[in-house]
Amino acid sequence: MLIKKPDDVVGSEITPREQFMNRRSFLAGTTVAGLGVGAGAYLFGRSRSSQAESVQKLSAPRRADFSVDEKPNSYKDVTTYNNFYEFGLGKDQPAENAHTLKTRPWTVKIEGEVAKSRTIGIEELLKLAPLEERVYRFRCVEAWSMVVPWIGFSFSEIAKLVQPTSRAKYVQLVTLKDTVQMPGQKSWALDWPYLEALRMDEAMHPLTLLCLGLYGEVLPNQNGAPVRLIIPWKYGFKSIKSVVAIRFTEEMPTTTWAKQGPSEYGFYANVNPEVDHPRWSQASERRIGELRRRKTLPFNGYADQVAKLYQGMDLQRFF
Ligand SMILES: Nc1nc2c(c(=O)[nH]1)N[C@H]1C(S)=C(S)[C@@H](COP(=O)(O)O)O[C@H]1N2
Ligand SMILES: [Mo]
Repeated sequence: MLIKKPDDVVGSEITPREQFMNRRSFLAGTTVAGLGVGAGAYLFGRSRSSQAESVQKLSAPRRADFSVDEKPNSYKDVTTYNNFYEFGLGKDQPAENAHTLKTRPWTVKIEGEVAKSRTIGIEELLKLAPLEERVYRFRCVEAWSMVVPWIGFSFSEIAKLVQPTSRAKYVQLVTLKDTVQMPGQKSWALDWPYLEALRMDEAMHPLTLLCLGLYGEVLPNQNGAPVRLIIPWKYGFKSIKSVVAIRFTEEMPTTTWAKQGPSEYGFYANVNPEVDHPRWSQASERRIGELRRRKTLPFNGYADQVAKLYQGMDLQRFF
Protein backbone atom coordinates (compact mmCIF):
# COMPACT_ATOMS: atom_id res chain seq x y z
CA MET A 1 0.00 0.00 0.00
CA LEU A 2 1.21 3.46 -0.80
CA ILE A 3 0.86 5.95 2.00
CA LYS A 4 0.81 9.55 0.90
CA LYS A 5 3.62 11.33 2.67
CA PRO A 6 3.56 15.13 2.78
CA ASP A 7 6.27 15.07 0.10
CA ASP A 8 4.05 13.20 -2.34
CA VAL A 9 1.18 15.63 -2.18
CA VAL A 10 1.05 17.78 -5.27
CA GLY A 11 2.53 21.19 -4.67
CA SER A 12 -0.64 23.08 -5.40
CA GLU A 13 -2.57 21.23 -2.68
CA ILE A 14 -0.31 22.62 0.00
CA THR A 15 0.13 26.30 0.57
CA PRO A 16 3.53 27.80 1.26
CA ARG A 17 2.46 28.69 4.78
CA GLU A 18 1.27 25.19 5.52
CA GLN A 19 4.58 23.82 4.30
CA PHE A 20 6.42 26.26 6.49
CA MET A 21 4.35 25.37 9.53
CA ASN A 22 4.94 21.68 8.92
CA ARG A 23 8.64 22.23 8.70
CA ARG A 24 8.66 24.26 11.90
CA SER A 25 6.64 21.61 13.67
CA PHE A 26 8.96 18.95 12.37
CA LEU A 27 11.96 20.84 13.65
CA ALA A 28 10.25 21.30 17.00
CA GLY A 29 10.15 17.52 17.01
CA THR A 30 6.68 17.11 18.39
CA THR A 31 4.21 16.78 15.74
CA VAL A 32 1.90 15.46 13.25
CA ALA A 33 4.27 15.90 10.37
CA GLY A 34 7.05 14.37 12.44
CA LEU A 35 5.01 11.43 13.63
CA GLY A 36 3.53 10.47 10.30
CA VAL A 37 0.09 9.44 9.20
CA GLY A 38 -1.04 7.77 12.42
CA ALA A 39 -0.52 10.88 14.47
CA GLY A 40 -3.42 12.81 13.00
CA ALA A 41 -5.81 10.09 14.07
CA TYR A 42 -4.23 9.95 17.51
CA LEU A 43 -4.51 13.69 17.99
CA PHE A 44 -8.02 14.13 16.70
CA GLY A 45 -9.72 10.85 17.50
CA ARG A 46 -12.25 9.51 15.08
CA SER A 47 -13.28 12.07 12.51
CA ARG A 48 -16.84 12.50 11.53
CA SER A 49 -17.48 11.69 7.94
CA SER A 50 -21.28 11.51 7.80
CA GLN A 51 -23.15 14.75 7.35
CA ALA A 52 -26.21 13.71 9.35
CA GLU A 53 -26.24 16.47 11.94
CA SER A 54 -29.04 19.01 11.80
CA VAL A 55 -28.05 22.62 11.31
CA GLN A 56 -29.81 25.55 12.89
CA LYS A 57 -31.27 27.93 10.31
CA LEU A 58 -30.44 31.59 10.58
CA SER A 59 -32.18 33.74 8.04
CA ALA A 60 -31.33 37.34 7.34
CA PRO A 61 -32.18 39.76 4.54
CA ARG A 62 -29.32 40.58 2.20
CA ARG A 63 -27.71 43.96 2.68
CA ALA A 64 -27.24 44.94 -0.96
CA ASP A 65 -25.09 48.05 -0.44
CA PHE A 66 -22.50 45.96 1.42
CA SER A 67 -22.59 42.99 -0.96
CA VAL A 68 -20.51 42.27 -4.05
CA ASP A 69 -22.13 41.15 -7.29
CA GLU A 70 -19.80 38.20 -7.75
CA LYS A 71 -21.07 34.65 -7.56
CA PRO A 72 -20.61 33.16 -4.10
CA ASN A 73 -18.50 30.05 -3.73
CA SER A 74 -20.49 26.89 -3.09
CA TYR A 75 -21.52 25.91 0.45
CA LYS A 76 -19.20 22.95 0.04
CA ASP A 77 -16.19 25.14 -0.85
CA VAL A 78 -16.89 27.48 2.04
CA THR A 79 -17.29 24.68 4.59
CA THR A 80 -14.62 22.19 3.48
CA TYR A 81 -11.69 24.39 2.43
CA ASN A 82 -10.75 26.08 5.69
CA ASN A 83 -7.94 27.43 7.79
CA PHE A 84 -8.48 26.71 11.48
CA TYR A 85 -5.18 25.52 12.91
CA GLU A 86 -6.81 24.50 16.20
CA PHE A 87 -8.11 21.53 14.18
CA GLY A 88 -5.16 20.78 11.92
CA LEU A 89 -3.04 22.39 9.23
CA GLY A 90 -4.69 20.87 6.16
CA LYS A 91 -7.55 22.70 4.44
CA ASP A 92 -9.84 19.68 4.81
CA GLN A 93 -9.01 18.99 8.46
CA PRO A 94 -11.26 21.56 10.18
CA ALA A 95 -14.35 20.06 8.50
CA GLU A 96 -13.24 16.60 9.61
CA ASN A 97 -12.21 17.46 13.14
CA ALA A 98 -14.13 20.50 14.42
CA HIS A 99 -17.07 18.42 15.71
CA THR A 100 -15.30 18.30 19.09
CA LEU A 101 -15.98 22.01 19.57
CA LYS A 102 -18.99 22.61 21.85
CA THR A 103 -20.72 25.85 20.89
CA ARG A 104 -23.52 25.79 23.51
CA PRO A 105 -23.41 27.16 26.10
CA TRP A 106 -21.01 29.90 24.91
CA THR A 107 -20.19 33.29 26.35
CA VAL A 108 -18.11 36.22 25.20
CA LYS A 109 -16.43 38.38 27.83
CA ILE A 110 -16.22 42.04 26.83
CA GLU A 111 -13.82 44.03 28.99
CA GLY A 112 -10.98 46.50 29.24
CA GLU A 113 -11.36 50.21 28.49
CA VAL A 114 -15.16 50.23 28.62
CA ALA A 115 -17.76 51.87 30.84
CA LYS A 116 -19.82 48.69 31.18
CA SER A 117 -17.83 45.48 30.91
CA ARG A 118 -19.99 42.39 30.67
CA THR A 119 -20.25 38.78 29.63
CA ILE A 120 -22.82 38.04 26.95
CA GLY A 121 -24.27 34.65 26.10
CA ILE A 122 -24.50 33.50 22.51
CA GLU A 123 -28.32 33.49 22.47
CA GLU A 124 -28.40 37.12 23.56
CA LEU A 125 -25.66 38.00 21.10
CA LEU A 126 -27.75 36.57 18.25
CA LYS A 127 -30.47 39.09 19.18
CA LEU A 128 -28.25 42.09 19.86
CA ALA A 129 -28.97 43.69 16.46
CA PRO A 130 -30.85 42.81 13.27
CA LEU A 131 -28.99 40.15 11.32
CA GLU A 132 -27.89 40.94 7.77
CA GLU A 133 -26.54 38.76 4.99
CA ARG A 134 -23.47 40.32 3.41
CA VAL A 135 -21.77 38.79 0.40
CA TYR A 136 -18.10 39.65 0.89
CA ARG A 137 -14.91 38.87 -0.98
CA PHE A 138 -12.51 37.00 1.29
CA ARG A 139 -8.77 36.90 0.53
CA CYS A 140 -6.36 34.64 2.40
CA VAL A 141 -2.71 35.70 2.78
CA GLU A 142 -1.88 32.43 0.99
CA ALA A 143 -3.19 34.00 -2.25
CA TRP A 144 -6.52 32.19 -2.62
CA SER A 145 -9.90 33.84 -2.33
CA MET A 146 -13.61 33.11 -2.03
CA VAL A 147 -16.90 34.95 -2.06
CA VAL A 148 -19.07 34.13 0.95
CA PRO A 149 -22.62 35.06 2.06
CA TRP A 150 -21.88 35.74 5.74
CA ILE A 151 -24.57 36.59 8.31
CA GLY A 152 -24.18 38.96 11.24
CA PHE A 153 -24.14 42.64 12.11
CA SER A 154 -21.54 45.39 12.35
CA PHE A 155 -19.03 44.90 15.15
CA SER A 156 -19.77 48.48 16.24
CA GLU A 157 -22.93 47.11 17.93
CA ILE A 158 -20.59 45.64 20.57
CA ALA A 159 -19.23 49.11 21.31
CA LYS A 160 -22.78 50.43 21.73
CA LEU A 161 -23.31 47.74 24.34
CA VAL A 162 -20.20 48.32 26.48
CA GLN A 163 -19.31 51.95 25.69
CA PRO A 164 -15.53 52.11 25.22
CA THR A 165 -13.82 54.91 27.17
CA SER A 166 -11.81 57.67 25.49
CA ARG A 167 -8.65 55.65 26.27
CA ALA A 168 -9.73 52.74 24.04
CA LYS A 169 -7.50 52.81 20.94
CA TYR A 170 -7.51 49.13 19.92
CA VAL A 171 -9.62 46.01 20.20
CA GLN A 172 -8.14 42.57 20.82
CA LEU A 173 -10.13 39.39 20.22
CA VAL A 174 -9.33 36.00 21.72
CA THR A 175 -10.23 32.48 20.52
CA LEU A 176 -11.20 29.71 22.93
CA LYS A 177 -8.28 27.85 24.47
CA ASP A 178 -9.23 24.26 25.28
CA THR A 179 -6.98 21.40 24.26
CA VAL A 180 -9.80 18.88 24.58
CA GLN A 181 -12.22 20.71 22.32
CA MET A 182 -9.41 22.00 20.09
CA PRO A 183 -6.89 19.14 19.88
CA GLY A 184 -4.62 21.04 17.48
CA GLN A 185 -3.66 23.21 20.44
CA LYS A 186 -1.72 20.25 21.86
CA SER A 187 0.63 20.54 18.97
CA TRP A 188 2.71 22.72 16.68
CA ALA A 189 4.25 26.06 16.92
CA LEU A 190 1.50 28.66 17.18
CA ASP A 191 0.99 30.32 20.55
CA TRP A 192 -2.49 29.58 21.85
CA PRO A 193 -5.02 31.05 22.23
CA TYR A 194 -5.18 32.61 18.78
CA LEU A 195 -5.23 36.40 19.14
CA GLU A 196 -6.16 39.15 16.73
CA ALA A 197 -6.56 42.90 17.01
CA LEU A 198 -7.74 45.97 15.16
CA ARG A 199 -7.32 49.69 15.57
CA MET A 200 -10.47 51.24 16.99
CA ASP A 201 -11.49 52.99 13.74
CA GLU A 202 -11.07 49.71 11.83
CA ALA A 203 -13.17 47.84 14.36
CA MET A 204 -15.89 50.51 14.21
CA HIS A 205 -16.02 50.59 10.39
CA PRO A 206 -19.48 49.37 9.37
CA LEU A 207 -18.00 46.69 7.04
CA THR A 208 -16.35 44.95 10.02
CA LEU A 209 -18.74 42.11 10.69
CA LEU A 210 -19.47 40.23 13.88
CA CYS A 211 -20.30 37.02 12.09
CA LEU A 212 -22.74 34.43 13.40
CA GLY A 213 -23.68 32.48 10.30
CA LEU A 214 -23.31 31.80 6.60
CA TYR A 215 -25.54 30.54 3.81
CA GLY A 216 -28.72 30.90 5.93
CA GLU A 217 -27.41 28.81 8.83
CA VAL A 218 -25.51 29.34 12.07
CA LEU A 219 -21.75 29.10 11.52
CA PRO A 220 -20.50 25.56 11.00
CA ASN A 221 -17.81 24.72 13.57
CA GLN A 222 -15.05 24.70 10.97
CA ASN A 223 -15.91 28.29 10.01
CA GLY A 224 -15.46 29.58 13.56
CA ALA A 225 -18.71 28.83 15.40
CA PRO A 226 -20.47 30.26 17.18
CA VAL A 227 -19.06 33.77 16.63
CA ARG A 228 -16.15 35.20 14.66
CA LEU A 229 -15.00 38.37 13.01
CA ILE A 230 -14.92 39.12 9.27
CA ILE A 231 -12.88 42.08 7.99
CA PRO A 232 -13.22 41.91 4.22
CA TRP A 233 -10.40 44.31 3.24
CA LYS A 234 -7.76 42.45 5.26
CA TYR A 235 -6.05 39.08 4.82
CA GLY A 236 -8.11 36.20 6.17
CA PHE A 237 -5.99 35.59 9.26
CA LYS A 238 -7.37 38.79 10.83
CA SER A 239 -10.84 37.20 10.73
CA ILE A 240 -10.53 35.39 14.06
CA LYS A 241 -12.78 32.43 14.81
CA SER A 242 -14.64 31.07 17.87
CA VAL A 243 -14.22 34.22 19.92
CA VAL A 244 -14.54 34.09 23.75
CA ALA A 245 -13.19 37.51 24.70
CA ILE A 246 -13.14 41.04 23.32
CA ARG A 247 -10.80 43.54 25.02
CA PHE A 248 -10.70 47.26 24.40
CA THR A 249 -7.14 48.50 25.06
CA GLU A 250 -5.05 51.63 25.09
CA GLU A 251 -1.85 49.99 23.79
CA MET A 252 -1.52 48.09 20.52
CA PRO A 253 -2.15 44.42 21.44
CA THR A 254 -0.07 41.51 20.21
CA THR A 255 -1.49 39.17 17.61
CA THR A 256 -0.73 35.51 16.94
CA TRP A 257 0.69 35.92 13.45
CA ALA A 258 2.68 39.05 14.23
CA LYS A 259 4.33 37.10 17.08
CA GLN A 260 4.88 34.09 14.84
CA GLY A 261 6.54 36.01 12.02
CA PRO A 262 6.75 39.80 12.40
CA SER A 263 8.57 40.22 9.10
CA GLU A 264 5.83 38.29 7.28
CA TYR A 265 2.58 39.23 8.98
CA GLY A 266 2.03 42.84 9.95
CA PHE A 267 -0.52 44.23 12.36
CA TYR A 268 -2.55 45.86 9.59
CA ALA A 269 -2.54 43.02 7.04
CA ASN A 270 -4.53 45.05 4.54
CA VAL A 271 -4.82 43.22 1.23
CA ASN A 272 -2.17 44.91 -0.93
CA PRO A 273 -1.08 43.61 -4.34
CA GLU A 274 1.99 45.86 -4.17
CA VAL A 275 3.47 44.46 -0.99
CA ASP A 276 4.54 40.86 -1.48
CA HIS A 277 4.83 38.37 1.30
CA PRO A 278 8.59 37.69 1.67
CA ARG A 279 8.07 34.18 0.29
CA TRP A 280 5.40 34.73 -2.38
CA SER A 281 3.68 37.36 -4.50
CA GLN A 282 0.43 39.01 -3.46
CA ALA A 283 -0.21 40.48 -6.92
CA SER A 284 -2.72 37.81 -7.91
CA GLU A 285 -4.90 35.16 -6.34
CA ARG A 286 -6.72 31.95 -7.14
CA ARG A 287 -10.45 32.13 -6.59
CA ILE A 288 -11.34 28.69 -5.22
CA GLY A 289 -13.16 26.85 -8.01
CA GLU A 290 -11.47 28.77 -10.83
CA LEU A 291 -8.36 27.99 -12.83
CA ARG A 292 -7.31 31.37 -14.19
CA ARG A 293 -5.76 33.62 -11.58
CA ARG A 294 -7.35 36.98 -10.80
CA LYS A 295 -5.50 40.18 -10.09
CA THR A 296 -5.64 41.08 -6.44
CA LEU A 297 -7.28 44.42 -5.74
CA PRO A 298 -6.02 47.02 -3.24
CA PHE A 299 -7.90 46.56 0.02
CA ASN A 300 -9.45 43.49 -1.62
CA GLY A 301 -11.70 45.75 -3.70
CA TYR A 302 -12.95 47.77 -0.72
CA ALA A 303 -10.66 50.79 -1.25
CA ASP A 304 -13.55 53.23 -1.80
CA GLN A 305 -14.89 52.39 1.63
CA VAL A 306 -11.71 51.99 3.69
CA ALA A 307 -8.65 53.63 2.05
CA LYS A 308 -9.39 56.81 4.00
CA LEU A 309 -8.61 54.99 7.27
CA TYR A 310 -4.97 54.78 6.16
CA GLN A 311 -4.44 58.20 4.61
CA GLY A 312 -0.89 59.43 5.13
CA MET A 313 0.39 56.03 6.26
CA ASP A 314 3.29 54.36 4.48
CA LEU A 315 1.64 51.08 3.48
CA GLN A 316 4.99 49.46 2.62
CA ARG A 317 6.07 49.96 6.20
CA PHE A 318 2.72 49.35 7.87
CA PHE A 319 1.84 46.18 5.99
N1 LIG B 1 -8.88 30.93 15.81
C1 LIG B 1 -8.51 30.93 14.52
N2 LIG B 1 -9.02 31.86 13.69
C2 LIG B 1 -8.64 31.88 12.39
C3 LIG B 1 -7.68 30.96 11.89
C4 LIG B 1 -7.17 29.98 12.79
O1 LIG B 1 -6.34 29.13 12.44
N3 LIG B 1 -7.61 30.00 14.09
N4 LIG B 1 -7.28 31.01 10.56
C5 LIG B 1 -7.44 32.31 9.89
C6 LIG B 1 -7.18 32.24 8.46
S1 LIG B 1 -5.55 32.13 7.99
C7 LIG B 1 -8.17 32.32 7.52
S2 LIG B 1 -7.82 32.39 5.87
C8 LIG B 1 -9.59 32.34 7.94
C9 LIG B 1 -10.33 31.19 7.24
O2 LIG B 1 -11.72 31.29 7.46
P1 LIG B 1 -12.68 30.22 6.76
O3 LIG B 1 -12.12 28.87 7.05
O4 LIG B 1 -14.04 30.44 7.33
O5 LIG B 1 -12.65 30.51 5.28
O6 LIG B 1 -9.77 32.19 9.34
C10 LIG B 1 -8.84 32.91 10.14
N5 LIG B 1 -9.20 32.80 11.53
MO1 LIG C 1 -5.51 32.79 5.74
